[in-house]
Amino acid sequence: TALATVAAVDLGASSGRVVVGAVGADQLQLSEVHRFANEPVRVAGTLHWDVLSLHRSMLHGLRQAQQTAGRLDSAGIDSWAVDYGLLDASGRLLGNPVHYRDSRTSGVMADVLSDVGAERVYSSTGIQFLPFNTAYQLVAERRGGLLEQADQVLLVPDLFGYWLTGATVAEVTNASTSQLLDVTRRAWDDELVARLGIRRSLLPDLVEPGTLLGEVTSDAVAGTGVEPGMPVVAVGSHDTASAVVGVPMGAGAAYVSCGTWSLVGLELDGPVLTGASREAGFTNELGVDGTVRYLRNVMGLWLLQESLRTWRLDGHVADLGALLDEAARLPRLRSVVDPDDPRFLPPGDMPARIRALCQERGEPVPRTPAELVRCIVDSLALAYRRTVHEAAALTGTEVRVLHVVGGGSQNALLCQAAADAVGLPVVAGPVEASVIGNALVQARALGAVGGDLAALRALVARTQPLQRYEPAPPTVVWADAERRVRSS
Ligand code: ADP
Ligand code: LRH
Repeated sequence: TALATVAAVDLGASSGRVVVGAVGADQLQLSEVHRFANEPVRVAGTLHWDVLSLHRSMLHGLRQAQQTAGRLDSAGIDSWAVDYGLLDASGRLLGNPVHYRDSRTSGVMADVLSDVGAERVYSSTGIQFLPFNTAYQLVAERRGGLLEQADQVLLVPDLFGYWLTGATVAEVTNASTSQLLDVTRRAWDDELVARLGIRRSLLPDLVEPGTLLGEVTSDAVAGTGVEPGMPVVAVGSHDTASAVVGVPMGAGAAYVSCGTWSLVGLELDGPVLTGASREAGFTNELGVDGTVRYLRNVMGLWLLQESLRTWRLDGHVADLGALLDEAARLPRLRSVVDPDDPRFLPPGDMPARIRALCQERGEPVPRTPAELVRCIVDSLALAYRRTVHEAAALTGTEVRVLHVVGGGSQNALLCQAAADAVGLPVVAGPVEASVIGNALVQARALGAVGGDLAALRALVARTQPLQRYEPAPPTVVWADAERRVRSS
């Protein structure tokens, strides 16, 4: 039987990796060949992604992958959403891509919505109103002057794909996060694009996951040791879209794609574009195979990551494992906050911001790092509880199990808290769900595996280690804590 050997490039907001996947009808084997930090750079007052460094790391990883595997049948790239590079008419990158946590979009969304109307935007795009959506970044960009010189806007994974193959496309799962797509037609919303003053010709043609983008050109890899000629396949290029492919779920499941963000929701056949859905802040991102990812962005382990970074900058030894062990010994739900408070979005002193919010809300102020970690874990679990319950109610779904995938699925304290808070069993893993979804979509495009998402997920369930957490018997404490967080 056929076996595909593919390279999956997965660029998360905190780290990137290149993994070789060997995929066949009854086989899914992964071997990580390169992992690298993804550290933003603030320069002249703007927070940027270091895309050239990421590109170099990707090339290094592809070389390692080719050496490890001998030969690769294809490569595919996924990354975080919404951000983009601008190309001029000769294909040169204009400026350095800006990070979605940069403050340039401040106030833009409110201006746009007072002009165009939230209903108009949501009924077509179905996307949660987040200030950093590509739509608002492009409006902010208009003020900077670069947009006039630009010929194409390429979202991050499409930009790397372009650098490898020369193809300029917009892969649809990631393009949906721009909030410029008509989610029902899976096509750009030309009228909305025009109303935002964005030139339609800036936006490339859309492709669905599984499309062959092209082959790695000799020019792209000159002097890097990477062999040219390798096919590059468009995968679910939004990391969350690839992660959802990699969730070993069946009917009645909700999921948390748990990395820097926690993306909490369900997979649907079609969008839910009601006013209630809009007000509850649910998104309808496009998924692989015509699906919709109905979910809400919860601020996620960013709170923990940025706290650790703050403590380390202050010269403290902050070891995640040790802190989680210590936090596990503290009483739960002593202090809880809404993790989605907009003040948490930018980089900076996270412990100070969490303490300030606790103070304002009359919650006991967490003092030690372990107390803060406990507060973050409990607050995330509470946000999952509310989101799963709302998603079920808004879609009329009966949810019976919660899957947790991504780096955060290794956090046993969080997984158990999530099971207890939601009141459902949690199935944790795989850790590298995005890599797996990326590799599976490539392998299917190459003909090494067949079938629908259910078949791909069955392969994940058969081959990957998963950990189950049973919920503690229901108690009122989570409902009480939810009321504490939500009372105004
Ligand atoms: P992203 O794709 O957004 O970069 P990942 O899926 O790689 O994120 O997840 C990163 C997060 O996973 C970290 O913020 C950290 O909290 C968590 N994590 C990573 N390793 C462990 C571990 N061994 N135990 C608990 N949590 C972990
Ligand atoms: C997770 C993610 C998420 C987006 C955010 C910008 O990495 O792609 O789905 O909302 O980054």
